[in-house]
Amino acid sequence: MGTVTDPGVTSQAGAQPAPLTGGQVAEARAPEMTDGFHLVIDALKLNGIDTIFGLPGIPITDLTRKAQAAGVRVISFRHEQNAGYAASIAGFMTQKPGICLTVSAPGFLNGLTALANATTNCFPMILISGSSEREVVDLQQGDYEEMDQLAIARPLAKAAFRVLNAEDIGVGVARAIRAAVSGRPGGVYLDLPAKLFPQTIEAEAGKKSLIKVVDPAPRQIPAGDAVQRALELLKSSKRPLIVLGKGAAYAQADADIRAFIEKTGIPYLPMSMAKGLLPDTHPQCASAARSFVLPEADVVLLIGARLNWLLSHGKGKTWGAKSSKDWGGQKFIQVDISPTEADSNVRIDAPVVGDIGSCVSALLAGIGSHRAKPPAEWLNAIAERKAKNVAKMAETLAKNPSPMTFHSALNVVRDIVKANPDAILVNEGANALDFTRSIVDMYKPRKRLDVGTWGVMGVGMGYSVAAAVVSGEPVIAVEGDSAFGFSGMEVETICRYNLPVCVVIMNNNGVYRGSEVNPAGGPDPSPLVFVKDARYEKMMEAFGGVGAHVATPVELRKAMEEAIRSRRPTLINALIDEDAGTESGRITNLNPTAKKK
Ligand code: ADP
Ligand code: TPW
Ligand code: MG
Repeated sequence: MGTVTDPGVTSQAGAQPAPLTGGQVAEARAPEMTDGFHLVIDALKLNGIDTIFGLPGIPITDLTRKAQAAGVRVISFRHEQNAGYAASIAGFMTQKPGICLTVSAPGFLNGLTALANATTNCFPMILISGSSEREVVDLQQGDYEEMDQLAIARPLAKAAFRVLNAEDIGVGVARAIRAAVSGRPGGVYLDLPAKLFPQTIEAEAGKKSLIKVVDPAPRQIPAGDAVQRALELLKSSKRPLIVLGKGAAYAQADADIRAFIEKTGIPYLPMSMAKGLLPDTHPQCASAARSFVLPEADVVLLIGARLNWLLSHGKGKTWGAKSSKDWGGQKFIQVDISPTEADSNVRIDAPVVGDIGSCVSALLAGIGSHRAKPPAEWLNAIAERKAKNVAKMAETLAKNPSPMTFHSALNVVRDIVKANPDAILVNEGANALDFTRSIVDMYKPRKRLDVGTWGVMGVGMGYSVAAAVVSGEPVIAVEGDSAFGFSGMEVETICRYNLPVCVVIMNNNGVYRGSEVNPAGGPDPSPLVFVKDARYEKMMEAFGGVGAHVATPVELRKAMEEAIRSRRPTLINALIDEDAGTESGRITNLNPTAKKK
């Protein structure tokens, strides 16, 4: 058997043949070989994938080692779920599938939540898991970490594949990449059984078996009549509104989106991860008048935003209807890459199916240069609402109560983000999420990463690690104390890779509020509260990072400024009034409570 080497570095081209000794003749005849490990790495590298987020163990330990040796950045986590969230948000930020690598059964399952979350959020990601022996798994003979992973992943992934033979690795990786990024992006599962990795094939054949995917996310040009229909509807509108979703942020069509909004003069509302696509301070931004524009608008153009729960399903009181099931009377234009998204909740009068870049550029071309602005009456009404709400908010933010409230603390975060518009803001929690979203303005696209479509807790540190690794920019993670707990151990990862992450914990001693008590009066605390005055900052100090314990806005500002300046891993434990929050934050209405007292 020949030596196993990276087929990428075995080229003999240009070398001068020297006379061979007897032993060298035998060696020269044996073909160069490669194996499953190298083929997986070569296939990923060939497709421009330069980073893997994962956690080693049987059977992928050597894969992590060899990937690092081959120049791939391997970011090793303390729990697979966080590696998975990191991969998914890297996918969102870069339009390349984020790779999460896990061991079999339990490691796979730990990564699976993140894969399902990626699919739900339309983030491109590939979960690559090692798996146990097919023969043993399928006969349920009790293999080490036995599990039929492919079957389990399939309903939660956009696509799921297994590769059994080394010569199929190229195809498997190519299919996974295409499935993740083409059309509506999503999470893809790639099952690699342990036996695949040491399989050897001739290096030359291996090299030929790899596929460099051409045009992985082909543009989808919208139909001309669909664009025309949308523009006519928009033209007929007296009170138009544009809603930007995270699909619009993902699409990286920033300049055209801005041009379209500015040329039409239509007010717009960014969904949380679309904040900053245009600066939140833009005169056409209607965020501060959200509860006015949604019910009042007559035609709504959705760009990369679904009419799911986050938009009250496009109906009900939010949209000006009398009751929760009723239609508010709006006509909708929906720009989306998924042809089945339209009509999912209410009628879409003008679906425009295609990729957002192509759709917005077609819309832009269609309006030409002489587009009338929306009626002044509409714009003035919005401006009036905005001014009133902004003034009210400014008053609240200027207060300096003791203990600190979400508002007085977030007023500081707001200033720091304004002064550092390239920094990435990661955000999770309930009150810690909702207040941050409404108080902290974003200035650039794809700088706000949060709990997304599921409102999932636990994305914080995984997103922070990926954001820092992918962008090199400082990361500010505003975390509820409960939210932080889901991924808190990754502060070690942040320290290990020396990432410029500043975690700010909005510490109100619990879920929603720290003041809850056990209704039965027993010694156990309420299910909603934690150890009082927990010193989270010591977790960061334990691994060599900087910890700060702050009780006032002045202290918070100083600690945040220092974190941004030094780029050192920092955790700021910000003490927030236990009673400042509300149950479930802004979504109290979704929370069923017991009728019987
Ligand atoms: P938000 O939560 O911000 O409202 P959603 O996740 O509900 O956003 O919606 C995102 C939408 O964007 C999805 O329906 C998805 O199909 C769509 N989408 C994602 N990427 C693109 C793209 N490149 N072109 C067109 N539509 C896209
Ligand atoms: C995976 C339910 C929503 S918000 C939240 C939980 C547990 C924590 C709120 O407390 P926190 O914020 O973070 O301290 P604050 O400022 O209001 O005190 N498990 C998962 N996801 C969700 N969404 C939950 C539980 C939840
Ligand atoms: Mg809390």
